[in-house]
Amino acid sequence: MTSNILNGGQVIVDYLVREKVPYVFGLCGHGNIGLLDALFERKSDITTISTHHETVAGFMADVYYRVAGRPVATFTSCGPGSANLPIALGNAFLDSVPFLAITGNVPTSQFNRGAFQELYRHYQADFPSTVRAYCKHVFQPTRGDMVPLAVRQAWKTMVTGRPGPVVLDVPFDIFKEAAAEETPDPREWSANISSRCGADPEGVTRAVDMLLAAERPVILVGQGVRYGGATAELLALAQRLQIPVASSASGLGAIPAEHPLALGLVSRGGVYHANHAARQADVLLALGVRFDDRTSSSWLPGYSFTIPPTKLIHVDIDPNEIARNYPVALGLMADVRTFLRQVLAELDSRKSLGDRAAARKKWLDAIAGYRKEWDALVASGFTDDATPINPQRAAHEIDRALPEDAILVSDIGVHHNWLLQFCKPKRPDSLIGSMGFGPMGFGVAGVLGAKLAAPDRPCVAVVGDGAFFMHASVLGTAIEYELPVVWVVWNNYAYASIRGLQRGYLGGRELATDFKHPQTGAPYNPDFAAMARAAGVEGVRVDRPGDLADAVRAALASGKPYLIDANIGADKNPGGAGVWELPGHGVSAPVIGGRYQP
Ligand SMILES: Cc1ncc(C[n+]2csc(CCOP(=O)(O)OP(=O)(O)O)c2C)c(N)n1
Ligand SMILES: [Mg+2]
Repeated sequence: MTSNILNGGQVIVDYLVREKVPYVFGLCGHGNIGLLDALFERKSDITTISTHHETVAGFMADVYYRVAGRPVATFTSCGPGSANLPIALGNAFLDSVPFLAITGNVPTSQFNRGAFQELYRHYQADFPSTVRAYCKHVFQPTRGDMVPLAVRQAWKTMVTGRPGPVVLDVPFDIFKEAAAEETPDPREWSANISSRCGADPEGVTRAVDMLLAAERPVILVGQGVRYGGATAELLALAQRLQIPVASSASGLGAIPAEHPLALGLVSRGGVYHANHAARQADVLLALGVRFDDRTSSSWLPGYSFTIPPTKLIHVDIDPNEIARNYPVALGLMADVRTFLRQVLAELDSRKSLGDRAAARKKWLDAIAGYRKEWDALVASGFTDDATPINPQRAAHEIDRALPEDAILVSDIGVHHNWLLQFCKPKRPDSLIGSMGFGPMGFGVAGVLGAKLAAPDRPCVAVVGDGAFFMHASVLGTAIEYELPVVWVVWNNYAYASIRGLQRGYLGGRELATDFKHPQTGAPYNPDFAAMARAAGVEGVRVDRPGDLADAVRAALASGKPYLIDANIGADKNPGGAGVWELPGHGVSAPVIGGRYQP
């Protein structure tokens, strides 16, 4: 007898297809064979990509969204398979990136019996406790007929408000249990919901009054601008009122780095003109930014910001981030793009705005002077010919080799700090990094998600030697799915960012932070290029700075997965105009300027 009833797995897969999800990334286990079976039936509608580590699948889903602007899903098994996922969930959660994590669990009939891979010692089938702190919400349908509601609510929760990952934890039998005759229709449950709330209109008027009265205004952008699709509006406002735009690390590229009003990075490791302008601002308009410790020089006044007396206008879709770290002159809960449109409309309605360029000249001239000082400070690093390669030169050579539409995904470590300082992102997704959770491997794996999201764009990952070794299984995935990505392994033979802390804060007492040959004490690493070749990936070694840009170009031109093992020095740390405090250990010193005192 045939039946119209779909089982739980089929409803989930059908819902993903209806949401036009092109891919699921994951790794099998006995806990998710029911889901795989449903995916098998829909092979022509949704592509399943099997990775060699669950965290890799999660990072791929994360970066897929950062590039495509649309979420995908992951699948992992019960027990250890899904326990490999929280790192990726935490990363997505803290950077406000949605993906749907479909995790398997043990059969409902075996709950609390201690079946194979059940987490049961505190509560039955307790994967939800594992991920409670790592995602927006966990759904755990325990009957087939609960699946339609769970899947549609999970999707809606993930994409509305401040986006974030959601877990759909499905017991083994529920994938196969009868669920529904019809799958929920996204047009009813998610597609027609807008979270683009505007700001309180009186607040908009006040914001415009404050911006017009300001003598030293600065706009600070975070990733809310990128994800809100607000780059055109940002540019319009900046140009109209001639306000310079500084960025948190996640906001870089919101306006092109070479735009005259672009200041670049505000951070402990940020450039002088950005930090020195932001900390002198009389009005700071912060758009979708969290003010974490790295952006804010550990909140020590006078380095990145001086709030107060700077009057802060803080706009964010999540009111929890407003007034978390700094007092606000005006806090507005709003979608950044809607807010900017409100501001532009309010400006249209004001009679005469006067000559903004003339009014702003003094402020912009002063900033141009700070920029000159910074440029002079860093100039020599661009031409250093030494081997191992000077890291500033390396960042510059990689950046200049990238075409306009390239996507560079960074991993976590000292290389990321160099890239943030010396790359010149042209688009909001030119330079992708993790700023909240910061897990090693994000870039190693994430670049595969970038390539799937943008097959026609060159995709390059710059990754630490430590992180690459941790997640080298990606080589196989790139071959199996023909993903022509380029990894530049920033090979400094160390967990160098952490060794830098031992050198900077602990008097050079180094332990467990470098890779050495046991007999000779010489720097040790596997031969990464040979490792790549063993997996079928092209691999080359670069020792001279002058060869790096050409190597990146050749790798991109090859149209194949490619690894460049770049021998890069670790004795220099990227200095910035801000500072970082490690409580109990002290505060770093800025490399230029000092503490600004109003
Ligand atoms: C999964 C994980 N483990 C540990 C850390 C702590 N950590 C941050 S950076 C870093 C060193 C990374 O070394 P490498 O990948 O070689 O990058 P480098 O700093 O040398 O550029 C470590 C261990 C982390 N962020 N993520
Ligand atoms: Mg390293």
